[in-house]
This record gives sequence, structure tokens and C-alpha cells, in this order.
Amino acid sequence: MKFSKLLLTTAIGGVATLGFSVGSADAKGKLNYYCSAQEDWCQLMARGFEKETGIKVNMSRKSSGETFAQIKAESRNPKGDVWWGGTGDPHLQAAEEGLTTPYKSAMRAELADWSLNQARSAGDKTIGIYSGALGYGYNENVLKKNSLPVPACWKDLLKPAYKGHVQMANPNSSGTAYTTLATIVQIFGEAEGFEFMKGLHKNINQYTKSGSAPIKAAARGENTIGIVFLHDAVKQAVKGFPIKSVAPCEGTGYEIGSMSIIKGARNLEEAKMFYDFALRADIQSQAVTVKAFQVPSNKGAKTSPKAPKLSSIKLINYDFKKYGSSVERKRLLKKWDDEVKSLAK
Ligand code: S7P
Repeated sequence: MKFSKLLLTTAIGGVATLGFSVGSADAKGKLNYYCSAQEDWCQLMARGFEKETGIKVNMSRKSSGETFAQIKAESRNPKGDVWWGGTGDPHLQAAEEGLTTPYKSAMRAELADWSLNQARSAGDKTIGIYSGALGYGYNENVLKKNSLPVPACWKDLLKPAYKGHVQMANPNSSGTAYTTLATIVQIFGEAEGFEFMKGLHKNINQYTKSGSAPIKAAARGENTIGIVFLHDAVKQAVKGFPIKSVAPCEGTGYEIGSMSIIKGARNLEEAKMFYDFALRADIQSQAVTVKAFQVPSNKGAKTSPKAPKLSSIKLINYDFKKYGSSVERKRLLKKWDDEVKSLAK
């Protein structure tokens, strides 16, 4: 079905959040949309799709790991139709566990290879929508006030001087934090990587639920260093907060933010329409209006000059197949719970 044919004249108001019903009678012309990017970008996508198609969007925003867990819990009675955004690893795990369904969009011709590789490795059950590098950001005023050195490497974060000054999310709920755990294991090897995570634990003031929360807290002056995607640190700097970004000297991992259609989606046609919509260059170009500085997957989409330049960052060859596999993600998360989270500080 062509998009233009689907333009309806209905004027739709705001975006409904949560608490939606999925009864068959009222499911027509609706989309149950699970979003794992930042709230403002999730809303922009939902509102844009509603405006263009007249289809009512019911949105639920949760972090990547939380959304994965929700889709799994609902798998016998799916409530969501499409899952947009969030790190690629849990999308790959969802594909492997049969929680999502294949779709080959006509928009694929316009996409970068890394986006299509993500699709190929999952039997077309997911696709890359953006990419971004991991790192950390710090509040330079808080750093100075506490007479702390400027960090440049992952290993710098283990210095006793930073005790109580570092924040990251919990990798069970957060895709950002799972990317951090998988990155550290890939850079240092598993044994040394877990020693690193234990050392880091001593300096952590809080494990948050959401991946971007640590840099938002730093922006407010309530935290010093936040381990986050660099684009999330840049967003706070562009908003005017005294946040500096660090691409760690040892190298760093990255994400392929992804999108998947949920298996058993009750609004499958609407989900496919949203999928095609989300891959368009004009739609991906709108990300900068909400200061989302990821690299878009559509080769024709615009990127901001403020976006972190992936070509100037030392990126590791992140093994998405391994770290997005069900066995490995479950194993690493359990090991982190057992050996790191449970440690006294
Ligand atoms: O939109 C910003 C962003 O960092 O959020 C996603 C993230 O996975 C959602 O937060 P969690 O870490 O809490 O899961 C990233 O995909 C995205 O780049």
C-alpha cells in the first residue's frame, strides 16, 4: 500500500500513552508502539506518524532491556505492534527467541550497509535505524569543584579519586549499560573485564534504570561522570549544560539502534506502515529537531555537524552476533548480577 493513499483527513490530537486496550473491535486504525529511544524522539515519531496517516498511536516508552522483557512476557498474548529504537542487542535476542517477525521494507534500497547487516543477521526480523558510539561524559564544573583529574580512558574511571562520582545504568534494564558491559569484556577479555566492572562498582554512586539518566544527572550537577552513548552527552552540551564528552583511549563499542515488528502484532499493516515511515530520509532527518545526534541509517538523511564523528573515534569490532545472542546476553547479565552488583562497596 502506498503511503500517499493512506493520508486521512482526520485531525488527531496528542499521543496516548500506556493503558491502551487491544480488543479486536477497536484495533483497526491503531498502532501500539513500543519505543526505547529518548521520550522526546519517541513522541516526535508518534505524532508525525499520526499526523501523516490518521492512525492513532498508543505509545509506551521503556528502556531497551525492559521493553525486551515486556515483549517476552506478553508473547502469548502480544499487546505491542512495533518496537522502535533502543540498542540492537535485545532486538537480536528477540529475533532469535521468535518474539519478532520478518519484514522486508521497500525502503531497504536507501539504507546503509550496517543497517542491512543487522537485518541479515536476524533473518529480517530487525533492522538498523541509527548508530552511535559509547563513551562517557562529565560535568566540568563539578569535576573542577571536586579537584578531580580530567579522565580520558576507561581505566581512568577506576581511580579511587572518582569514588561516588561515576554513574551508569543497570545492564538488565538498559541497553546502554549492556553495551558498556559487552564493550568492556570485548576490550579487556572476560576475566579482566569483570575485574574492571568490580573496580568500577566501587566508584559507582547509583545504577539507574535508564541509560541516559547518568548524563542527565550530571547536567543537573547531581552527578560527575555518566557512562552513556556519546550522542546523549552531546545532547546535554547542546542544551547548554557544562558537559564534556570522552571517547575512551582504549577504544569503545557502539550500538546499532534497531526496529522490529512484534510477532502476532494485531495491527500488522499499521506496523509495516510505521516501519516504512521510520526508514525514510525526511523522517530520520527530523531527529536533530529533538537534539538526537545518532547517525541515521538512511543514506539520504541529514546529520548534524554537532553529532559525534564515528570516523574519528577508535571503535572496536563489536561482535553483535555473539553479544546479541540469547545465551550470551543472559549469561553476562547473570554473571554481572552475581559477581558485580551484589558486591559491597
Ligand atoms: O535515544 C538515545 C539512546 O541512547 O537511548 C537508547 C537506549 O537504549 C535507551 O535507553 P536505555 O539505555 O535505558 O535502554 C539508545 O538506543 C539510544 O541511542
